[in-house]
Amino acid sequence: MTESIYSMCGMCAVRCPIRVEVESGRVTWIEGNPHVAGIEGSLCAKGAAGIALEYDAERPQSPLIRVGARGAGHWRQATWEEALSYIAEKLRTVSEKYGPKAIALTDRGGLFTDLTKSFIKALGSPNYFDHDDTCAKNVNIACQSLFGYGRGDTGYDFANTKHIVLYGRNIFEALQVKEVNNVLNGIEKGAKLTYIDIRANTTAAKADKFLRIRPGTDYAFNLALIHTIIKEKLYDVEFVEKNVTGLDELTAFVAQYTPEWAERETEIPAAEIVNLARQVGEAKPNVIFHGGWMLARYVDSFYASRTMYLLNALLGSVETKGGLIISKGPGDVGRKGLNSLGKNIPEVEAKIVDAAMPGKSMGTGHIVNCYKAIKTGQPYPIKALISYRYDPMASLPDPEAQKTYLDNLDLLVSIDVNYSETGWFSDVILPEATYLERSNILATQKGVKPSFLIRRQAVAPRFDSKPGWEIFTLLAEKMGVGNYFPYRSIEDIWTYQLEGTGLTLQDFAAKGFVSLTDKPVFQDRDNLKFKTPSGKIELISQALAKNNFPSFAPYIRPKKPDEGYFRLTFGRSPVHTHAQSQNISYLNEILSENSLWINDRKASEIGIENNDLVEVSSDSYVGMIKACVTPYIHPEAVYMLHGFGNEIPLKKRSYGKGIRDTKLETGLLETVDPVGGGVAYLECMVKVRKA
Ligand SMILES: Nc1nc2c(c(=O)[nH]1)N[C@H]1C(S)=C(S)[C@@H](COP(=O)(O)OP(=O)(O)OC[C@H]3O[C@@H](n4cnc5c(=O)[nH]c(N)nc54)[C@H](O)[C@@H]3O)O[C@H]1N2
Ligand SMILES: Nc1nc2c(c(=O)[nH]1)N[C@H]1C(S)=C(S)[C@@H](COP(=O)(O)OP(=O)(O)OC[C@H]3O[C@@H](n4cnc5c(=O)[nH]c(N)nc54)[C@H](O)[C@@H]3O)O[C@H]1N2
Ligand code: SF4
Ligand SMILES: [Mo]
Repeated sequence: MTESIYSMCGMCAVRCPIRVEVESGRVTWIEGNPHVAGIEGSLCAKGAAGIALEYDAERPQSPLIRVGARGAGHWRQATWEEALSYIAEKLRTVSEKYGPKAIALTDRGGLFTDLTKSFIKALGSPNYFDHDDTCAKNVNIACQSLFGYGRGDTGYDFANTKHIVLYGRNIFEALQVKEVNNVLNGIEKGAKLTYIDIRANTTAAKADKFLRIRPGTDYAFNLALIHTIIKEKLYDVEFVEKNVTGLDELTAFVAQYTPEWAERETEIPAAEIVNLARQVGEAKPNVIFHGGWMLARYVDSFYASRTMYLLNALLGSVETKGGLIISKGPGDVGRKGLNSLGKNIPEVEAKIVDAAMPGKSMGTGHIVNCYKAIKTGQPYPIKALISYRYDPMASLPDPEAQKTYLDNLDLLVSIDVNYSETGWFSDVILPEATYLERSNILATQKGVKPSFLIRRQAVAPRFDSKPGWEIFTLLAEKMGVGNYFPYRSIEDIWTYQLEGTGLTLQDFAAKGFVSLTDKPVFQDRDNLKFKTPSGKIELISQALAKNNFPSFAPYIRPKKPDEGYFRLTFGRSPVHTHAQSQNISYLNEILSENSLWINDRKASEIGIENNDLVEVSSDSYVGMIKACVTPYIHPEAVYMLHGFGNEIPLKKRSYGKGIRDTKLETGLLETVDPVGGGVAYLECMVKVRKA
């Protein structure tokens, strides 16, 4: 008999809704949840490869405790009782010596963090960090500085827009299934796509207009675009008058940034900038300037990201069909939200370790600052780190440098379904049951139609692994705070979360989610309210001023690489997820190693031909990789896919295949955007020569 289970994909952090078929206890089919608009059965290649993850044995099969030196790869198998007692004892010792705040937890941000945040709170520590410094922190803070809402509180109505402008947002390869479908729908209905990148990729191929830009100069492009939009009065005058503060200051600031000036910086013809300004001026307010991600990776990215959001504000494309939409939560549609697992846990009095660090960027909870405290013991020591569903050693720059920081820890624990780089260097690996083998706590999906979502176990764990909720519950018990996690089953948790919402588990059975409203909910456009101190969109941000950051910063020309050097850029393949999927058999078959894109003219200058083996080096690392010689990349940059170059021998298929971008990013671990705090990976210059 075939069983059908609604759940959520776990092959990347997008967590698309899925339907899983199970026959005699085996997963036989996975597809996108047919009931979800914008998904309707579709799934990406990685999602479809979930079966290959499930039936792979090259993943941790029981708790493992390190027996040799850190990173040497010598382990002994342990029972859960033994491993959890070992961890609890170390945590207690750290807590007694340095206080509970010396325990930190890192997590992959997203839908399920209520569990981990509640756990660390129960231990009495404020030190919770997620991955966002390495992803979209600058973008998030840029969005907040204008609207008061963070990046995650906004979405885009691609399906109903007239013009989409993307800056290095490789939307068709670095993908989210629903978003891809919505963009394609929009294009089918006539939306234009303008794509700006340093290289031509799949998104460039689908665009109406591709503009190749000099790396790191998008801010110059935007300043000139804004200059033109204001000068030719192409903005939404009524919307701006009503909802936006600071237009006069902006007008004065951009006066010097003409399209002709920007052409010299960006290498994009001035006429193209004027042309785009007029096109979006005509299409307004049904225009989308995507806040992007990759532009969060330069040392001065914050202001570039801010201008992308600012363009939406100028064109009135906020909280309107075909524009940028403020996401609604249960409260906005008159419903009660899920109960937080941490509701009854006392607030922690100690301040998070980066609350008052010198030279601090906006906000707190920056993983880089956690590392700094691990290294220096200032402002107070962090001595134990639990890394859950997050692999900083594969995703922050310079793993060799990271080891010298992490070696100051008395305890490093990795909770993962795979052998991760962080796991390999840790003291204990706890294998989590895969997303097909476990249920998670219920999640809230904000949007124009907010909903509650369920990830439900489809099959029994194949190995000696446990779901996250159980791991944290057992650990809480061992730490003497089990009273805050009185759950014996996931059903207990679900029941508690749903108390007072008027819903029961039964409500999730038919479709795997519960929509909290029938119709999309928009704010009244005549009375828009933003979460800024003034309630308006603040071009001159009070939050930035309070932290002594200017709202408009002068453009600074990015450094030109020295002779023989290139700026190292990187990105994603549609068939892989970061550094976690390279060993998955189906995906490994499609793409097993990365190559180095290099501009054809530059390549011929240094005697490199297509498919030649080349040596790529930074200060203290040299790697060998095949060259992909192409006219489609800017001559100042080289490009490689992120995540290859696995050095864990137990992952046999991917071991030693390709090279890892983070190893070349030497010396960049603490290099961040001073305002947003995002890691400035793209400030990496590498030398390339024929091997
Ligand atoms: N040089 C360079 N650095 C980068 C990037 C880049 O392109 N280049 N990209 C940056 C970006 S945008 C991001 S978001 C970060 C991502 O960095 P990470 O968040 O570290 O990457 P992920 O691959 O999403 O997942 C991390 C870990 O989660 C594990 N995992 C997967 N599923 C599960 C599960 O169900 N349970 C548990 N417990 N673990 C699971 C994986 O095996 C993996 O070890 O990296 C950043 N770093
Ligand atoms: N298949 C797949 N999809 C994913 C992920 C995955 O791992 N695999 N990860 C998800 C995550 S966590 C994220 S953050 C997103 C990332 O989504 P994106 O940021 O859209 O994707 P990337 O491939 O990281 O990089 C995008 C582009 O930035 C370009 N770029 C580099 N420098 C510049 C510049 O100065 N200006 C401009 N305009 N462009 C530049 C690069 O050439 C590259 O094509 O993808 C998400 N989707
Ligand atoms: S984008 Fe692909 S891998 Fe990521 S959750 Fe969706 S289906 Fe799964
Ligand atoms: Mo990301």
